[in-house]
Amino acid sequence: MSFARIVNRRAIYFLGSVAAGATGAAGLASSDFNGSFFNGNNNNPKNNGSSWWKGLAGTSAAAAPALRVAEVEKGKTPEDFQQVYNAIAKKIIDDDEYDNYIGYGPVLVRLSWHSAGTFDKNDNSGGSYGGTYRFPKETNDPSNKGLQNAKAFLEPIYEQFPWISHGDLYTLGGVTALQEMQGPKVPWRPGRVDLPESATPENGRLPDAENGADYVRNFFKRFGFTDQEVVALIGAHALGKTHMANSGYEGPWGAATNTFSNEFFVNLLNEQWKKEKTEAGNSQYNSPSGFMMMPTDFALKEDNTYLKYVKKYAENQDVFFEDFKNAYKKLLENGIEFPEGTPTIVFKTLDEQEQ
Ligand code: FMI
Repeated sequence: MSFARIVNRRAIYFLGSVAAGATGAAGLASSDFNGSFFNGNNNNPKNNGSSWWKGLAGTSAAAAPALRVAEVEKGKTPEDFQQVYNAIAKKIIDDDEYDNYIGYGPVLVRLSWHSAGTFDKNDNSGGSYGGTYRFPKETNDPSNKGLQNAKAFLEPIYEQFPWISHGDLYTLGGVTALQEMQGPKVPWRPGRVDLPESATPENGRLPDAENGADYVRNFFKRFGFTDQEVVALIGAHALGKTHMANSGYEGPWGAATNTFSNEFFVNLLNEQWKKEKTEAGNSQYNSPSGFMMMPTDFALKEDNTYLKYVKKYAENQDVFFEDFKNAYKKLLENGIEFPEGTPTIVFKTLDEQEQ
């Protein structure tokens, strides 16, 4: 870790600003001072979110916890990550028969979200940084049922690119899938570092879909997400489907299950919904077109503030794409400080590379 970063963190504290902001390292001090004042090895298992700098200048325990510092895989350039992107994208095409020809795109997006969805801004624990989804405790969290398929999909990719951290792989998998399914370009930054098993968060940090708007709003506060960001993120349910064996729900939210679009919002507003019980005893809204909504999805229509954004996104897909891109990037980067010099990569799709 460079001295510059330490200065920056202190500056953040002294300014009393939000240390959880991803721009925490922005140039308050020259980044070319490469002193090794503090543990410079980000692979050190002690880098588990402990708030080492709370002790500085006698700061109080109320200070925001330290961010985890990204360290780009040694010697790797954006082109190396584009190669990983390409391998994932090609495998999505090759293995297209998965889930009755929906393909692996949606489940890869879901894995990226669940790998990041354990984040808690109160202590900066969980999140995508440490790649702890790879450990059995997290893989076997009942909320993660079905994601083993995405994990297995990524295993040969990891064998091909063993230098990549798991946190980078899971998040890059989601970005690749989203872009290849005609979603927005999501600027992505590398440098998550594998943390040891001890950093694996307890089960139960992911939300439960049998709930209403108050629960959703309260749950996503743990990430610092606004109402608008929450609605945008849940719009990803245009992709894929629910599976009885995984979640006790069954069916897709729309017709185009492997194309990213604003269909979720359009259907939420326009379909005729009927509340029914699934065979697992869950409540689910079904429509004559064969689409479904979970209670948390339906809640977006029942809450006036959420509804405002649902309407906005149903009317204008471009606005949805822009807001989704920003919220999804924030989700994947929660709790991470990207030092100056970390590249922001906008990947080319396979189609663009063919032209
Ligand atoms: Fe969703 N999801 N999701 N989801 N998700 C899925 C499938 C699914 C919940 C619950 C839930 C987000 C938020 C939330 C995404 C993307 C995203 C399923 C069905 C359930 C129960 C799983 C199955 O296989 O049965 C909530 C309510 C609780 C966790 C919730 O807040 C967010 C933020 C995203 C991405 C940004 C996708 C793509 C799928 C389809 C997966 C597939 O296998 O087709």
